[in-house]
Amino acid sequence: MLWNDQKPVRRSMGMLLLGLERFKVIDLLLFVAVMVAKLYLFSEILHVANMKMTRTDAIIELGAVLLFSFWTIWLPVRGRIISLIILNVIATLVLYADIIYYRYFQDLISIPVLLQFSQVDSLGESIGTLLRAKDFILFLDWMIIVPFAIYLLRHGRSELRRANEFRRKPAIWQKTAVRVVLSAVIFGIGTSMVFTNVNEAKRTWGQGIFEGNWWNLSIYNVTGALGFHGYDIYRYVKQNWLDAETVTAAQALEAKNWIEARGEVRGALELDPLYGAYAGSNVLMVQLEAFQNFMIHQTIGGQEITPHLNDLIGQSAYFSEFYHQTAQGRTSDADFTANCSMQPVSNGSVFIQYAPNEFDCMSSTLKANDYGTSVFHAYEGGFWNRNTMYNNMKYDQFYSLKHFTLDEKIGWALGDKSFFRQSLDVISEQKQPFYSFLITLSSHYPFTMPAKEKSLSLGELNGTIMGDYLQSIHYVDAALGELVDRMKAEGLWDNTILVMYGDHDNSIKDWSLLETFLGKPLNDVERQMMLRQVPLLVHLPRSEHAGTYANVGGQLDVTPTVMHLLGISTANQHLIGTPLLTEKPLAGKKVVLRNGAFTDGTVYYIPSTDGIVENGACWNIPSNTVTDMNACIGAIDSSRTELNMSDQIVMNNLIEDFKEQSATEARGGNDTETAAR
Ligand code: GP9
Ligand code: MN
Repeated sequence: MLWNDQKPVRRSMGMLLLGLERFKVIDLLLFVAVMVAKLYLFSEILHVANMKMTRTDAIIELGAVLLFSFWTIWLPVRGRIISLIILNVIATLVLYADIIYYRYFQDLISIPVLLQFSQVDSLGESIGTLLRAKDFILFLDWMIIVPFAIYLLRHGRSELRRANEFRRKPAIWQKTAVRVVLSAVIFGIGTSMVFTNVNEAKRTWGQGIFEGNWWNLSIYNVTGALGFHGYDIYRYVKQNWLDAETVTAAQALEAKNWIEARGEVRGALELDPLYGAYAGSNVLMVQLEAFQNFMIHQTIGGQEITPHLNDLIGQSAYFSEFYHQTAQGRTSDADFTANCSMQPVSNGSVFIQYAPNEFDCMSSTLKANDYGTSVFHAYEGGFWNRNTMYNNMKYDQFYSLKHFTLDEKIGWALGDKSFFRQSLDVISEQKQPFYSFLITLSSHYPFTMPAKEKSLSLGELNGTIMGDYLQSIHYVDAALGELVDRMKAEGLWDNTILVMYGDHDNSIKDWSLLETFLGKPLNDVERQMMLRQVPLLVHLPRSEHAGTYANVGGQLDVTPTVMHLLGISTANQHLIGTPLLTEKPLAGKKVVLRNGAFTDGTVYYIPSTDGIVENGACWNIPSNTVTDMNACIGAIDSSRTELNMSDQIVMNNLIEDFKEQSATEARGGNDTETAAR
């Protein structure tokens, strides 16, 4: 008999394949078991703080593995097994890449990161320090399955043919019916395992995670590793293909003209005496977490809440009518608006969604002007997609949590006192001139401070969230006092422009607490202004130009203000803001907020949520009353234009196009000149 000629191993392989052909799910079940085990090992190796695989997580992972592989049921046995092995290899490599990436960036790999290869590339030098022997466990099964796949590829077909010879073949319709039903059942089980649990998380403890999108790890915490990568592909396709806004040539031209007109406004101010008055100075900028303007000069029970800042205000330009312009991207929006002078997007965060796009941010401009550029924030580097965005913003170095010693634990991570101390250790050694950007964290909601740092006596606010806020702001103020002392000790005080501003409001939704604190009720416009105003301080060398400036401004004006003082022209850059510190304030200046509100210092327009202009309210600030809509109507229109133009530019990466056009035009000009000669 034919079978007798075969080696026993071949014969049993043929039988095995036949068996698997008949009981399709066995190889799939084996694959599923191995993959779930790997996903469990992955979560153990990754070891993210406060994230352990729960029963629900395991069910989600199991469901995701079923969805990842159910379609292989459609294939004949050899193709199916080879496909399952390929799926295993792909998933294992992705998990391993995630582990390596996480060890360096505290984040998972996403498509935008892969596309921005220079970021992954920065792993290059340190790759040796990121490998661990224990990771080998993820590849153990490869020792069996890879040779098996090779064997199947080589001999599988002939083995099967031989084994099949004595078998009655099922009819095509029978085969198809089994495959359809089986794959549909597996698909159904997988879908329900993943989506019922993810939807439950979205409804309860994970609310807003997919809208906020602030950290890939928080998405992974809900969806599991396979689910995260599936979601990441969906997110990328949706944003770049399904929801991609297309911009016509006419729209692009309109946006170009509009942003160029903003440049002309700044260009005209280059005749101002302050333009370039501080050329070559270092720039140290501090973004203060949840630091609202009403804290300045405020007291409770006779105690000053911000004594150090109040003192510093006497030696600095303090902008008392300064607004944050953030939206859902919160801290990341403040960072973006202040450094890149464009409006944030209304949904999500530019840091997350448009990180690879082209912008004219302060860091890249100063780097091009021979400044050393660095950014400091003592939290996980992947949060708000900072690793990717800072790479694009051309910072030389991002000092994230892993670069700091956690010697003062407050709130989310490191206390601001230690954060400033350790950052200054680095900054004082930096080559000059430098641009160093520091982002504080201690005053983050819910403002939990250790008892020894709660030094205010709060009376009836004791134990309330507002009381906790005051304590944390008081602590940050003391930390800022230490920062100033240290700058003086390091000889940085008179050759550095020190800029400080609050990032956004404090998220306390209870107005009665604020009204108790202020001792008076607030009307609509007072509430809006209080919610939106953050302090801006610019301390100049030799404490020049100190005073309180009541001209309105917003975060979009920060970069133009600094560039103006340094004498670096932004006339040809793509920025919306204008310098705030000039000999005379810019006439007709208004600040546009992302929700469509605006103020010019005299009127404050509060838009209605239905978007209908007339349903909003136009307030007259000096008289503190609602006034005729005509006082706002023209500026409502131009505010909407500003938001639209900014969206067109940011969402369609138009700055890149504008720069290419200018470069082509410049080349065209040179060619013509050469031809003429
Ligand atoms: C964390 C910090 C907080 O890194 O930036 O961000 P927030 O919650 O304020 O947007
Ligand atoms: Mn913040």
